[in-house]
Amino acid sequence: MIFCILLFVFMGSVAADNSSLSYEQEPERSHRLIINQHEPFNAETGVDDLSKTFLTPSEIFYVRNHGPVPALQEPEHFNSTYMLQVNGIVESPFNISLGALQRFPEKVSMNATLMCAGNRRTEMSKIKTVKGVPWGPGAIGNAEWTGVPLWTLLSIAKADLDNPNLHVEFSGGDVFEGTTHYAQSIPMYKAGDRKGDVLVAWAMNGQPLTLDHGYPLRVVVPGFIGARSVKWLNRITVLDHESQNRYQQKDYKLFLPSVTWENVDPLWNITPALTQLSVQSAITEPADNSTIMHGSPYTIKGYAQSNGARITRVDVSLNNGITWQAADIVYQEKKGYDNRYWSWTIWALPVAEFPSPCVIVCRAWDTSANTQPEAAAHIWNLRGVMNNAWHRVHVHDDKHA
Ligand SMILES: Nc1nc2c(c(=O)[nH]1)N[C@H]1C(S)=C(S)[C@@H](COP(=O)(O)O)O[C@H]1N2
Ligand SMILES: [Mo]
Repeated sequence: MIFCILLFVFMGSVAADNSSLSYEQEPERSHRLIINQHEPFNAETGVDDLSKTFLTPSEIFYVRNHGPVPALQEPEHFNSTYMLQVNGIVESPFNISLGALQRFPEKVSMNATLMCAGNRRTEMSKIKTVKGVPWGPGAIGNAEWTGVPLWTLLSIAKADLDNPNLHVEFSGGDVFEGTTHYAQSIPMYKAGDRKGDVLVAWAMNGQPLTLDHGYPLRVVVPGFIGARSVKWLNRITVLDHESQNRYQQKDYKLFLPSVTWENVDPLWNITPALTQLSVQSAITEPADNSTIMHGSPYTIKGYAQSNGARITRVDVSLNNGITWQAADIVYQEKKGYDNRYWSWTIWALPVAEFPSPCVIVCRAWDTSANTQPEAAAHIWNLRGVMNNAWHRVHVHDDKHA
């Protein structure tokens, strides 16, 4: 395995030893995770767990893997043998060990929400089947991340942080489907921005990253779709074009509802890659199809999130969108500047007499008055990405209470 890591470092190669990658070696996982796919492993947080804490415990944080988790063993001197490369269009490319990175004085911790672009995909599939891991509303979580700001590494490599034509590519150590590895890029406007807060992180909620969340090193790109936050990071490359990895070019793009697998091919090239998140919110309590006794008191809870913009209001309807009331903002946190609300907003609405049976709906707004579309049908797309339609939950009356 050490040999395999050295191969990455010295040859910049993606031709890893596939025999070291197998599903059998995958890590222990919490039984509370809802498994959406076994191989590769994809699992989400249950709604009952989602809004309980502002920071999502790592063991129940959603896991989104495109392939097997790399079987990184922990050799004795892992901290000095695990290497991160920083190269590409830079004056001073360098390699740095995990240990050396962790001793950087620039080390910071920051809270940020990650959300998969496929969050709430199953609601789209109810309209017409979409292709992808069937996510409910739990492909989202908020954690404290510790690492070194990406822009400091790019500065040390003497990259041109102000060149708007550059992209920064992150390569992951997971190799699958024969020869493909996972890589993503983000534009320099985000990567090189001190206040963009892109982090090269080794810890989550105060502990080393777990294998599922990218041990030993990952990127956290706050405000962007989760796909860009590359796990098992081993290389950062400055390019004058986007990453050509298939997960950058042939995935995570948004098409019209009329686009099908028959006519999508010519569109991949001309359609821009998704970058920042849109406005999202969902009800976490009660769960869909719950039973609440008519007339009883109940507090509705949920989350809301934008691309860094502040969530200004969350509206809740108890009658399927006819009338609305504003929920209480229970917890909200900004990171110094108004455009850096990287963590989700937790909200609640106490209801004195619950009007079940009913359909409850939520929708959030940010400071630009960006909000959510009424129905998933209008934004349906063949990959089922970016579903941020009003979130609806059906509540039944408990006739036997
Ligand atoms: N190397 C690598 N990085 C990756 C992925 C992957 O499959 N391989 N999945 C991405 C996607 S689509 C998402 S949403 C996030 C999920 O991070 P998590 O599993 O820690 O929640 O990781 C991203 N980083
Ligand atoms: Mo994702």
